[in-house]
Amino acid sequence: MERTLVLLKPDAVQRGLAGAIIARLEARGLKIVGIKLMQMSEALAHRHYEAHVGKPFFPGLVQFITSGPLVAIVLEGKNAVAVVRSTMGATDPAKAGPGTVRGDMAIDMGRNLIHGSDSPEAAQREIALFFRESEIVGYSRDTDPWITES
Ligand code: D4T
Repeated sequence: MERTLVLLKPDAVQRGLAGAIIARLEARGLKIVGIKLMQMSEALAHRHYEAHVGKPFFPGLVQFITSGPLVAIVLEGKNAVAVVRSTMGATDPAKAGPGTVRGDMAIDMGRNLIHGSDSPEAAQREIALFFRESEIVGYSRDTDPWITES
């Protein structure tokens, strides 16, 4: 089953929205297999956002993402990467559709509440940045067959 990394960014924690966002992801049928509160170091921020190093918004992005605690989550489920991305909505909350996390709860690109890996390859790389193997717990739920046919 596919896994993906989600970060509930410092704005989500400061605004008290972490629980509401997790509830949406769980309600979708995704399974939490790893979760922790942590504060990103500058070094980790550079590694996580290496694709954006040198872009004009990069310094502000690093300042924001390291500014306070965030919640890092590994989610598992069928098509977990794409399902999380569609639940998040567009990167710019002003363009995110209603019913998405960003479309319902955010207004500004630099305060867009949530990160989700954008491909299975990125998910593998990002999960390894944030979690040790021993911090991820695989398990089955009695409800799994009620969520996924096969
Ligand atoms: P993340 O990576 O945070 O999940 O967001 P996305 O996957 O949806 O978007 P991204 O990687 O293109 O951007 C990373 C992060 O940078 C902020 N950002 C982005 C910004 O402040 N200004 C910008 O112009 C862009 C493109 C928002 C998300």
